[in-house]
Amino acid sequence: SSGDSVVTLLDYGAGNVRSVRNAIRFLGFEIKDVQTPQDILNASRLVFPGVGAFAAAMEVLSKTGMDEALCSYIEKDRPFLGICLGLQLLFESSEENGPVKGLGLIPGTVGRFDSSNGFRVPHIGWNALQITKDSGILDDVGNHHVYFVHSYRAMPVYDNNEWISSTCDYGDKFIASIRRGNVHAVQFHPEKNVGLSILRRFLNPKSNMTKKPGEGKASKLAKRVIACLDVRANDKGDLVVTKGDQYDVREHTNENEVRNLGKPVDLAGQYYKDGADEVSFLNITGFRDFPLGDLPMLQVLRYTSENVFVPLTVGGGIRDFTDSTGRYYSSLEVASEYFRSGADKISIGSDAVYAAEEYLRTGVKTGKTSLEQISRVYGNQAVVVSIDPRRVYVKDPNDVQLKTVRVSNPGPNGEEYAWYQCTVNGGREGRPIGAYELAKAVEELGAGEILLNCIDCDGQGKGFDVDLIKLISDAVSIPVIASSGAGAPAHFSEVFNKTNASAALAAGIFHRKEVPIQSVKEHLLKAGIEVRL
Ligand code: 1PR
Repeated sequence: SSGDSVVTLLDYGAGNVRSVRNAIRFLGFEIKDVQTPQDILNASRLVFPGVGAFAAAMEVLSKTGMDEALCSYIEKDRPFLGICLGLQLLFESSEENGPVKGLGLIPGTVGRFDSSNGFRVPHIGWNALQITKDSGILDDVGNHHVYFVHSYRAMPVYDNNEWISSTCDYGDKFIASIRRGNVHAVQFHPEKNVGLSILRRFLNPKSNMTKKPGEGKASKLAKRVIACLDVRANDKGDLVVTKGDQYDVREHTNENEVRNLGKPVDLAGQYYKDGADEVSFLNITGFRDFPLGDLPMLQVLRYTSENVFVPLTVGGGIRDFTDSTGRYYSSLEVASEYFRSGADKISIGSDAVYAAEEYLRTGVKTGKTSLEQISRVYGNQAVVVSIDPRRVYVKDPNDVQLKTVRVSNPGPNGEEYAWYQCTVNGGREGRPIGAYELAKAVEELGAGEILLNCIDCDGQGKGFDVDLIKLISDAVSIPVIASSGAGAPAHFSEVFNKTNASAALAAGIFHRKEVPIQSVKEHLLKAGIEVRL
């Protein structure tokens, strides 16, 4: 193979770099993995997608001698592209579980976003860049949104000013990218969507601009529109996208078959083309079938992630499991397999309910729950908790110990209050914990985001449960995804205007082609809500 088409990739095995690999291959390049420090020194171009926690990454780099190789490669001004933590590690130190020393090539420190001023942490989603100097690789991005997902960021100071090629505003102005000579690093993800043009230019500096700079209008973090695919095997054993009414996915005919709305890989590809900001797969029978036994689902992820360059979330069945042969799998192994197959984030439903119940009962964080283990290894930005609550009306808020809200529409017997009961196993079993209590507990246990469904609204097309979404998005400082009930573009502007949701998710209207994603985006734009176009 010609040296020109080879990219050296530094993957120290701490997490998911499959999406970076997919993007590099999609652009027509081959990947050579770094095995030894010498491979770094021999690289003609090196991509370093940092993942996981800062301290853990530094530990691996120094144990293997890669730290010195990296420093000398960069000091020689060899072509380098650091991504996310691969940017942060170039600085002097990080506050993440620290202070911890970094590679020290760039003056300055990495600190945590401050969530006290109303900005949710992690910073997840599509945000705008302020390009401060010619970087050689950012030209195509212009004013478009690029994808960020992180809780820590490097700050501009006088001494690192000469390095900075762009900044981003999120509560404060942080460093979005650096460039000096052939050395580049970006805090955002160039393997996602418009970011691919950055990767293309780094890999092939002579490539022509694909988009005129400055044609977009991005100015701040965009509200996300997410397409969700509920996936399960039908009675013939084929994996299909299905969609329920209040979680009931069977047709009400004599055959009682599972509703079939299409093929998962095809639909995900379609939604990517239509402008979805993210795609979620929920393996809705994961609670009873072992997901690692479900090879088709892992295949779906692999195929989808090869061509879909927006974040992919996968949920269903993440928990400890012992198979029929007595072999034990930890929830971390299950999640790792999802990440390896192409997921950017995983989502936990039932198991998070049990974890929260236990935490509220004992007040002790054991560190052993799936939620805690997975977020410790992959970072909390990679862990979503999916809540499946059902409305329970009450006459008087004092009737229950749980948090109630005054509902906009009274219940069947004129009840003016409700609490939202969490369920497990796809809504089949109610638990003695409310969505409010759960949300606060899982935030403390390490969830990075909440996917907030509502069984009452699911599939009804009458709009999101604004009472519930307001309650939860005001209670936590992590991003909340509003879900269940979208029936028209106006429902999206309503949920963003009336609540602090960061994203809105829909399934049925997209599957049935009632409302294209683009119409939702255009409607939001007209309503003055920032979206990625
Ligand atoms: O408990 O960790 O195994 O995870 C199971 C996952 O599967 C959970 O995230 C749970 O929400 C999901 N799930 C289980 N059963 C169902 C079901 O429908 N029978 N689907 C299910 C969840 C809700 C959303 C849906 C929105 C939007 N469905 O996924 O996409 O309500 O729908 P709409 O826009 O058509 O109203 P675990």
